[in-house]
Amino acid sequence: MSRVLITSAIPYINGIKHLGNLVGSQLPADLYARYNRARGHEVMFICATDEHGTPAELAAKKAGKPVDEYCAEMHEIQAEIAKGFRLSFDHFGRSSSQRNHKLTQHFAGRLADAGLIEEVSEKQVYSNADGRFLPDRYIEGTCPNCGYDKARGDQCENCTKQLDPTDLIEPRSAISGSTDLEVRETKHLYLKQSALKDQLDDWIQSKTDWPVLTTSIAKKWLHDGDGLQDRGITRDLDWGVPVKKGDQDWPGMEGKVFYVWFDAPIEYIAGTAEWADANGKTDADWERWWRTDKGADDVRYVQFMGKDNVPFHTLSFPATIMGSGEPWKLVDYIKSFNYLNYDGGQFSTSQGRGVFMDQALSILPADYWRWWLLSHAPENSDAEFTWENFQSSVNTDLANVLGNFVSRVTKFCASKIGPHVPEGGTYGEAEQALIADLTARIRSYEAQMDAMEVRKAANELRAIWAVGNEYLQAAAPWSVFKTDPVQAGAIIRLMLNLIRVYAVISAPFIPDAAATMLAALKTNNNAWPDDVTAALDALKPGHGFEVPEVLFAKISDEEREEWQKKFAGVRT
Ligand code: B3M
Ligand code: ZN
Repeated sequence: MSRVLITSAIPYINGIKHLGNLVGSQLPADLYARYNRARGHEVMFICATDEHGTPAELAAKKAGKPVDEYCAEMHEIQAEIAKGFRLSFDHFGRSSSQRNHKLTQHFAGRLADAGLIEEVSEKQVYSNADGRFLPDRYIEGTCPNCGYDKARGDQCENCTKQLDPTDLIEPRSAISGSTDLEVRETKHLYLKQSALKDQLDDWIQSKTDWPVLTTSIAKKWLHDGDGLQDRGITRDLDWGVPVKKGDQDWPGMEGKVFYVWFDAPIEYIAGTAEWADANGKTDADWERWWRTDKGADDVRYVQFMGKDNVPFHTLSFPATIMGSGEPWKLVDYIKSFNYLNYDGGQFSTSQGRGVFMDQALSILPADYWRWWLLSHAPENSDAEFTWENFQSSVNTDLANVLGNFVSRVTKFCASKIGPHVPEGGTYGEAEQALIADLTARIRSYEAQMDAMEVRKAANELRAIWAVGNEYLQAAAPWSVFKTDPVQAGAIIRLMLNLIRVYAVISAPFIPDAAATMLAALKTNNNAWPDDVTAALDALKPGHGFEVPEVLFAKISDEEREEWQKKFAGVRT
C-alpha cells in the first residue's frame, strides 16, 4: 500500500461550473482517487472553492450580498452539486479559511526572508466613485486604434490591440461607469520567479514522464520571449488574504491583499489542514501528506487541471514552494486537459452557454454524465459535447451493453433457476478462454488507470463489458437450459460473479450503478480482482440475489431533442 495525494484545481466561487470545467479537473481527479482507494492505497483527495479576487467581489455585488456571505452560500451550493456528482473529496475546503490566510502569510514571509520578494511602485487607475483601484480589465473606453467604444484597459476585443488603460479615450469604470478616475501611485510585491528560473527549469526537465501538454506549456513560459517574468502577488482589493510577513505587519502594504493566484494553490495544503481540523486530527496528521521531513517523502502527489491553469502549477506555485526553503512536498505528476466544447462552440460561464452542473443533474443521474465525460475526456485534443453523441454513448455502452447484461443474467436465473447462485456443472474451454481474456483486459485496464489515460481506460472497460455480453450470447444458457439445466446454471454462476467483478472495476466511473449491482448481489465484497479466476468464484452456490431495477434508461429521440432545445440558448 502506498499513499497518494490528489488535488483538483479549485473552482472559482463565482457561479456554478459547466461540464467543461468538471471534466478538466474534478471529475478525472475523482476517478483516480476512487481507483486508488479500490486498489488499497491510502488516498487524500482535496478540493476547495477559490474565493478571492475581483470576480468574487463583483459576483457578490451583482447578487447584492456582502462578499463573505456570498462566498459562504456559493460554497455550500458547489459542495452540494459536487456530492450530486459523487465527487469523493476527503475535504472540500475554502481558500478564504483561516488556515489558508495563515499559510499564505507564512509563505510570503519565508519568500521575503529569502530575498525573493521585491517592492515595486506602480501607477494605477483609481476610481473615486468606486473608492478603489481598478484592475486594467475593469476600465473601459474607446479604442485609440479602431474606435470601438467598449475596449478594455488591457486589450481591445474588436481589433485585438494590446492596450494600457491610459491609452483609452474617455476611460470609465466598468463597475460603475464613472469617469471620475485618476492615476495614483501604489506599491506592490513581486515574486522574483526569475531568480528561481534555473531551479524550475531543471525540475521541469526532469519530468520526462509528464504529459507533453503539461511540459510544453511550462517550457514556453520558461523560454519564450524574455523568459520567466517576476510576478505581482498583491492587489488593491478589500477581499482576500491581508498582506503580512508571517504574523508581522508589512509596512507600506496596509489595506492590500495577496493576488488570488498566490493564495489559491496554497489552499491545497491549507485544505488538508482544514480536513484535519474538521475530523479531530492533529497537525501531524496533515503534515505527513505535505512535509517531506514529516513522512511525506513516500507520498505520490498528483494534480489535475485544465491547460489554462498549467503555468501557475508548473512555475508559480513550485516557485513559492522552492523559494520557501522549507521541506514542502512538490507535485510528482500533473495531469492536464484540453477544452471540452459544446455543440459547435465553446462552453462559456460569462455567456451562460452549455450545460452547467446543476442543470445536468436535473435531467439525468450522475453516472450518465460521468461515463460520457470521462470516456470523451479532452486529453490529446479538444473534445466536443453533442447531444447525439451523448445519447448514443449512453444507449449503447450503458444501456445496451452493461445494463442489458446485468438484467438478462439476473432475470433469467431468477425465473428459471431461482434467486440464488446456481450450483453444479463445469467450466469448459469457452469459459477458460473467457477468464483468460478478462484477465488480460483487466490488467490492461489497470495499466491505463495507473497511467491516468482516462479515455483509454474507458475504452478498455467498455471492451470488458462487451466480452461478457459476447460470451453470454454465444453460450446461450437459455438454450442449454432446455437440455442441460445444470450446465446452464454453471454458465449463470460465472455470469453472476462477473457482475460483481464489473461492479468493482466500474465503480470509479459509475459509482451509483456499481453500488446498485453489489446491492442486487447482496454482497459488500468489493475486493479488486487481483486474481480474476478467484474473483469469478467469490459468490458461492446458494448465495441469494435479487433482480435490480433498470440500471440505465435509454435516452429517447424526443428527450434528446427537448434537451437540445432547452440548452441551445444562454443561461441568464
Ligand atoms: N480557480 C481557475 C479555474 O477554476 C482557478 C484554479 C485555481 S487552482 C489553484 O479554472
Ligand atoms: Zn480596437
